[in-house]
Amino acid sequence: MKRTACFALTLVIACVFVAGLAIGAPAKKIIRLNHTLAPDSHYQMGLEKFAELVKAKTNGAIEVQIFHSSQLGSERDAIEGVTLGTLEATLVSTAPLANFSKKFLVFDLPFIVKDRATAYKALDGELGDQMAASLEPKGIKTLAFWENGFRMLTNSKRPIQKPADVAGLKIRLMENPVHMATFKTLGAAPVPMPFGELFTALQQKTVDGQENPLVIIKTSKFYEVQKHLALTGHFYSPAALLMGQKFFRGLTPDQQKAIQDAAYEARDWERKYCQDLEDSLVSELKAAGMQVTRPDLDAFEKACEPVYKQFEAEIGLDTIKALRGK
Ligand code: EAX
Repeated sequence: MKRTACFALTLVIACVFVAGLAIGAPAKKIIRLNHTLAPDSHYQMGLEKFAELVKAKTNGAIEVQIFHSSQLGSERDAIEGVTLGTLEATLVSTAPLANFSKKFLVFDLPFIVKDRATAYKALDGELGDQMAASLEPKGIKTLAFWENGFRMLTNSKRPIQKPADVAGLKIRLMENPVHMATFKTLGAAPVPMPFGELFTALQQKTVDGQENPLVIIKTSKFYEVQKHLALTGHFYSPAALLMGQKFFRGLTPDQQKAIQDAAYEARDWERKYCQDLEDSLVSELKAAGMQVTRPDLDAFEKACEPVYKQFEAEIGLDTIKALRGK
């Protein structure tokens, strides 16, 4: 009898305690964050850092759940999800954002930035602020600009040395008007396609080639289905860490600050991670069987010049000059 009573009492106390916890403690907030790249990509590494920082800065009140490899959709799907509030956050290349705001187009021009320092300065300064502001009416909060990288051309047909070598190749591109125009100008047949379909398209030879930073060519294993790698660096691809405006506004001021600080800290970490990787990637891709060429970049830049004329009115000459430095 005594033991049963004691057990019942313990049970009651336990129940009261658990109920108290449930009422008293605010529910943990979850940020689901989608990206299209591989689980060992620079995006994933940077995002794991971001998740760690958010957890530490909010004492565990906010958890970032990362979904890699387009698990919750393509970049376009994810951006739309963030605008609708059906997805909390995403890390995307800025190229598909040009379909949501023309302010982004300037970064898509071929050979517009000569080096990373120029890109970082613009993205972390006035131009970046304008790009971010242009997404606000769409319900998107831009937390920071990270790095995707300088894009290099790969294909299964032939080594690329000069612009004429690109003519006739079917090249997969991101859904972006300036990128499409650039490859049309070079005489290629551009095919817009979500990243998630790319490996299979290369494998089945639906397309001859693609262009992406070295780190993606490595971590998405494109070297398995592409023989030729040309170190063109024709586009600089920034990445944007985006969050739903409504979700962000629903956080406490302290939580908002924690997230913003974590986004900047992880940005610096991710950019450095990309730079540190760079040196070893060419030799790793060679070792994996790729044939590497260093094309005549002056000739490429010259061949791409008509694209500037084509988009000058839409982008604005001053904006172009400010970023290009000429
Ligand atoms: O944002 O689609 C692409 O080629 C991008 O480089 C990729 O999704 C990373």
